[in-house]
Amino acid sequence: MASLFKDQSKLSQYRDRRFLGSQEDFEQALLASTTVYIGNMSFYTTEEQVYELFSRVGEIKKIIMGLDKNTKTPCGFCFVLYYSREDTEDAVKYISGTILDDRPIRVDFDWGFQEGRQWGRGRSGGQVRDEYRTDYDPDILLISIYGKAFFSMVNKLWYSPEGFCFTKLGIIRSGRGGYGKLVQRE
Ligand code: GTA
Repeated sequence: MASLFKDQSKLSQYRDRRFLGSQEDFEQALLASTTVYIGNMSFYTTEEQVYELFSRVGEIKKIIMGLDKNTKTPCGFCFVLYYSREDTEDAVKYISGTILDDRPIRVDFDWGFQEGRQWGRGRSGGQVRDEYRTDYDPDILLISIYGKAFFSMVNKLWYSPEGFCFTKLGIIRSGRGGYGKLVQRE
């Protein structure tokens, strides 16, 4: 749908399908909001790291980490709520594209946080776009079992070197040289 506003730098390319109002209502909410969405984050980035980076442009009211709705663990996005609109605009202007935990993060205007928006909406529990993502962080790509076999993770499924696919690994420690135990096989 065509935008009603000329200054596109204060808007977002993303349209939340769950926003109930018209396009005009959506754009008015984006222009007044003091909330930003941060995407393309590492699953290992903590709230403290987000605070450290985003407080550089202004005082933060609240941070809400995006969580996988099944595992309740961070899944690569969050919302930062500021007190002032100026600080919100500065976050989009100056922090978007910054490398955080080896990933270029994307900072986007958001229409405003509501309870429930912290959960990934994808079928697997995480973000929808992660179902299309291929650039997983290198340190979760490979798992070694007692230093012998390696397992790789693609779209939350684990593959053995022989091509067997597993949905879950039991007691695991991620990272090279870690160890693990298989508990379920598909
Ligand atoms: N402000 O860019 C954003 C943004 N994103 C991507 C998610 N949120 C955002 N907010 C702002 N800007 O509260 C918010 C959502 C929600 C929370 C989690 O983060 O409002 P989600 O990412 O799990 O779910 O949201 P969402 O928003 O439905 O997913 P997405 O990625 O926009 O996907 C929408 C549609 O596009 C889906 O039908 C999907 O099938 C399709 N799609 C997405 N990526 C691809 C792709 N690479 N290829 C083909 N189709 C794709």
